Amino acid sequence: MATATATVHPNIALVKYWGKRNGPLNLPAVPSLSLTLDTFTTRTTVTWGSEADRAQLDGRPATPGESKRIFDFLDLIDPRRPPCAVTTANDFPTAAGLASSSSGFAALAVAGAAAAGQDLDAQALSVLARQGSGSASRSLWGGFVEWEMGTREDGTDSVGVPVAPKDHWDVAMVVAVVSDAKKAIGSRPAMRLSAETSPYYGTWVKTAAADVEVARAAVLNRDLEALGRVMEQSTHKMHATMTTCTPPVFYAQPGTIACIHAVMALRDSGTSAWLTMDAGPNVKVLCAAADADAVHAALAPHAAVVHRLGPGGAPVLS
Ligand code: 2P0
Repeated sequence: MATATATVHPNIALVKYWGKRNGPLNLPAVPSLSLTLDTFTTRTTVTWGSEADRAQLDGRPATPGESKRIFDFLDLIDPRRPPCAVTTANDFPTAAGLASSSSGFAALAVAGAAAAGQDLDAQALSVLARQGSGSASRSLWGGFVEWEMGTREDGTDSVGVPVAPKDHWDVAMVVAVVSDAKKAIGSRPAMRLSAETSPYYGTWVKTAAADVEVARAAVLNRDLEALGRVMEQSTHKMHATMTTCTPPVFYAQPGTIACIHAVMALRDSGTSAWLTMDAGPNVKVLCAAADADAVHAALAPHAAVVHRLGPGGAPVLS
């Protein structure tokens, strides 16, 4: 019996992953590029060898659906594994568009492989984590990370690649939590609906690689305006494929719209602040660290909570 604990930060996509070319292997239809956050963590302990498969999430027993996802994932590490015990907890709201599945499956990959006695490098862990949740492939590194979509059918080249470390650029990500209620539709069915019913999905897929190219160059050049522009366009294009689904998928709440206008007003008054949104109502704003207090103040009237975050580091195993 061996036990390992991983502490992993979530990442926020600056250029979004939305849509799959292969469902079971979680192979994306588009490449994406993210920023790993500091402060927020998922902490996961895996014990390899237990009397039965048993999982605790945020201090409560996992539901049957959650257990299936967790233990099917551990089967990928070793199909002949013993029963295992898993304890996992997030110190931030789960299922509210704050990327909990990115840190969740990356933490399960890191802790699970270590508990199983497998010495996998970050790229192998990324390929593994991706099969749990696509965005998890990007949480194996700190700072800015690209997820290359790859071309192989077995997915071995659909993997995260570090672009720049966390201390490359002194930026902040200010997160306005408009609502921490569980979302009405998960990102997985929403992605599928976009691919199947949105007339804009084809354009979304066609234009994504160019967006990643622009974003990567902007990160390397520390060009906030270039990165912000392509980041906002990626968000708005992704949400356009959702709102044009049949039936429509609409995550924005009144507070979301108020935050969007607050960010545009900040820009009109000369602050370089740029927004992104995931499959939920919360608004995340990228800015220079020096402007984070001003951005925080502009968002606070419209949000339940505002978090000021920065670039975070790689997973830590203990
Ligand atoms: C992203 N999202 O790039 C995008 C943007 C949400 C919006 O990745 O089906 O939980 O497990 O691969 O990673 C959220 O979806 O989806 C997500 P699966 P995941 O961060």
